[in-house]
Amino acid sequence: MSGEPPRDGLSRQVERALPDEQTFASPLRSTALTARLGIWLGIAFAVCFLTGLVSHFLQHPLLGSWRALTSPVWIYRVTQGVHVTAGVAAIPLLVIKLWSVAPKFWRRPLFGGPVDALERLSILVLVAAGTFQLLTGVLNTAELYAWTFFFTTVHYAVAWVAIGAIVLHIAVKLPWIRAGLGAPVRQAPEASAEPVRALSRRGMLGLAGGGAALAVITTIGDKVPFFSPVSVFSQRSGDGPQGLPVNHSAVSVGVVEAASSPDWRLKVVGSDRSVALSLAELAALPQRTASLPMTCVEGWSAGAVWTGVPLRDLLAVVGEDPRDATVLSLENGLYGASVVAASLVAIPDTLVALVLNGSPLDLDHGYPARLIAPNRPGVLQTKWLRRIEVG
Ligand SMILES: Nc1nc2c(c(=O)[nH]1)N[C@H]1C(S)=C(S)[C@@H](COP(=O)(O)O)O[C@H]1N2
Ligand SMILES: [Mo]
Repeated sequence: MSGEPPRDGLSRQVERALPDEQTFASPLRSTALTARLGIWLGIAFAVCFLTGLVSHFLQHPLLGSWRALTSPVWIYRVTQGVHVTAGVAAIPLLVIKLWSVAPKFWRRPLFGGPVDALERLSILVLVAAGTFQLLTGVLNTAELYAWTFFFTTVHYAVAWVAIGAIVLHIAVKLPWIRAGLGAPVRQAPEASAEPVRALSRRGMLGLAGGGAALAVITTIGDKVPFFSPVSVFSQRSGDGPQGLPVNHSAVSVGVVEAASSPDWRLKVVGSDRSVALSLAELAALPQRTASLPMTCVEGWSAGAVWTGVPLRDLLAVVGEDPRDATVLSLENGLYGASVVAASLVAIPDTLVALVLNGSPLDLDHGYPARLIAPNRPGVLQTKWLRRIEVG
């Protein structure tokens, strides 16, 4: 029959041994469908993996400064938006692809020999890792941390497992993939003699594509405002004080008092000298305005216009040329400090911002002063600064 996998000795033998398969058989299943879904899913996972690496290495630089990413300023906004969007699109694809091969999962005997057992084990790893990535990813975008491990570390580690399992899977299944892609998705002639079904094989593929498209347009509004009217599952509306969403409010991290105190100072510590600047003193320094998006690792992003003092100018006040600098917040939580690489310190658009979209920073956006720089994951755009030190 066209659209069936190549019949090697093993699969023929296994099929004969598996009357159960009939129980779950659907004429909508075919290697042609599975192979096409596999291609789409493979692309989605590859995109997730590559864009995920960008995000990972921006947060954990391998070779110190990553010079390439100072401009254009929207790179991370795009890569992280694409990362989350591709993951969302992959969910319906994965569900339907698993459905398309489901009879193979519960066939008897479970293992048709050592090679078959290995192959099936590798598929178990693939399905587990892939599902884990999509599930933890999407829960993360919704800020539902239904686990105790540290999300980024585990999501990154399992990404390697998933991508390795995918590569192995493609290698093992290459003959099936070839055969499947060579065959048309529409019904085999003998199948069309059967009673009319609600859905055709092509319809199944359409359902998968449509499901992916629907998942994307109902969630992408927090990255592409054009879609926000239909993005009913979008995690961020784009609303928030000063037209920018808030991640972690001043109340939630307990900095309201310290941040609104007239005694607030920004301490800048160089190797030989240090200064403590009041908000008025910071505002009296030459100001610079830059248009820099805020991009949360969760995927939402928004454009914003910031005004403040270039970080390099503040280092110059204590006699330092641009070099790695650590910025520290009034709060000591997970996001209470971050390192700004020398290459980023060197560009004038890396700011200690005092003003957002034309008015003084809202308390929730980091008043009195926050860091903002191009292509930094949101978690590194430290709010409520209290101290900057070199090194
Ligand atoms: N000190 C501090 N800075 C922080 C955070 C935080 O919890 N504490 N959250 C970060 C995260 S995860 C994001 S996405 C951005 C969001 O900035 P916004 O709330 O001004 O939009 O702030 C970052 N800066
Ligand atoms: Mo974030």
